[in-house]
Amino acid sequence: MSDFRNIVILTGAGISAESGLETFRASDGLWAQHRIEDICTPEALARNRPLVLDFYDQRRAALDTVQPNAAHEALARLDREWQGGLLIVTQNVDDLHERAGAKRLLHMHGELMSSLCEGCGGRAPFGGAMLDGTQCGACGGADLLRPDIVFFGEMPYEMDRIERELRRADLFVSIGTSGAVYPAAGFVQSARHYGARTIELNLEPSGGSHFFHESRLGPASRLVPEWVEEMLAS
Ligand code: BV8
Ligand code: ZN
Repeated sequence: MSDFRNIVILTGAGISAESGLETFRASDGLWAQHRIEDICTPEALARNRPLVLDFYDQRRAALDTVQPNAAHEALARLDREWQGGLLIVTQNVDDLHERAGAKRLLHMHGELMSSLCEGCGGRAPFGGAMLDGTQCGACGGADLLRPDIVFFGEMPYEMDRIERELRRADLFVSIGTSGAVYPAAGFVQSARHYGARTIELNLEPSGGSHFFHESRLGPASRLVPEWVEEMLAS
């Protein structure tokens, strides 16, 4: 553990599960009620805007009812105390990493608490509901705001920065993700190709478990604090 300098951490819905937010692929998960292609695509937004806006309004409102858990807190502590390079790349659109205090963080699939204007492309912090009508603060356009969420078929955010960080990482840790969606699911292979050690912390084996040097199974609220202790003690 002692010779690591630069760490990249990828998180998925599993790190927020113990906070009470549903994951995507659990049997009672988010997609149990809706098919992905009916909600999380530009076509769905064009075809059935109210359904998509309401789906994200409900998930945005739910954020008020949940708190970061021990896993989010542990990553925020690592962010504060780790002297080397560190970047948390989250696939999650919730704000639990921020609320736990993480700073070196990016949301590659967007954020519930942000809006994207289809008129001027402006992104801005957003609370409340979109279904009731919106106005863009930048261009003044009415009802042009959509959820600032990366839909299927859309380019994730900050891919250049992620690629740069994967190149210089000597440790890649994947937490709470099924490894079902690309390009995020391919990061472990890139990291390994660039010579990083790769560890998976997950409740069950994921789609990419065989790419990891080490895979620890269990709840994130136990595994992540344990792993952070190890890193800071090394
Ligand atoms: C892109 C935001 C290209 C929305 C998300 C055909 C048509 C179109 C596209 C494709 C296609 N075939 C392939 C693709 C590419 C596609 C893709 O990968 N599809 C899959 C289904 C095959 N990807 C894309 O479209 C991406 N964009 O490719 O662009 C491009 C190129 C050039 C130019 C332009 C475009 C964009 C994908 C982003 C989609 N948006 N989210 C929202 O949040 O509502 S995806 C969403 O699912 C998440 O963000 C995440 O990325 C993904 C996977 O979810 P997970 O986080 O892993 O959650 P999941 O429930 O799956 O798993 C939870 C895990 O946690 C489990 O393993 C479980 O065991 C574990 N767990 C549970 N509890 C705990 C736990 N672990 C620890 N502790 C616990 N307590
Ligand atoms: Zn605008």
